[in-house]
Amino acid sequence: MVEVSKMIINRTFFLFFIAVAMSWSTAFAEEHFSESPPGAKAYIISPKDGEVVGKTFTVRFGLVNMGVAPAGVKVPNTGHHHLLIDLKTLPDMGKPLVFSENVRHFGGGQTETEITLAPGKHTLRLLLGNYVHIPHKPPVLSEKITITVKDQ
Ligand SMILES: [Cu+2]
Repeated sequence: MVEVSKMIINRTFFLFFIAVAMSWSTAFAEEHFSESPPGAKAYIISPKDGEVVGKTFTVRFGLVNMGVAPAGVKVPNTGHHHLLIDLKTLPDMGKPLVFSENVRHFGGGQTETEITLAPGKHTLRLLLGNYVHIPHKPPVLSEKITITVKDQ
């Protein structure tokens, strides 16, 4: 009995914690979102859509009508790049972007990167995030490109 009630308390506490965390992150995002100016656009300069590349290749990030600033730096009309690799579903645009193998952050303000991918087809897409990694309103998201990594 003691064990069961302990579990119920733990579960209640856990759910409460989740609810607090969710409302906190929504409130946080609302307080920290940034607007993107008209005409803002992110695009992948290279590789090109449909290109065949070697295992290790350079991705160059393009940005129109906005500037690049490192994460943590709050300057209007700026952000830092995120490279979405093989991401099937777009992330929640109202929250800070998570760090993962599929969502790479370039918080140093980088405008290109060298990546290594397994042979085969891959998709790449850019998404700008603001100083706290939240996508802008409206989101500055590039077209999705598909590339083929050579088996060599
Ligand atoms: Cu970021």
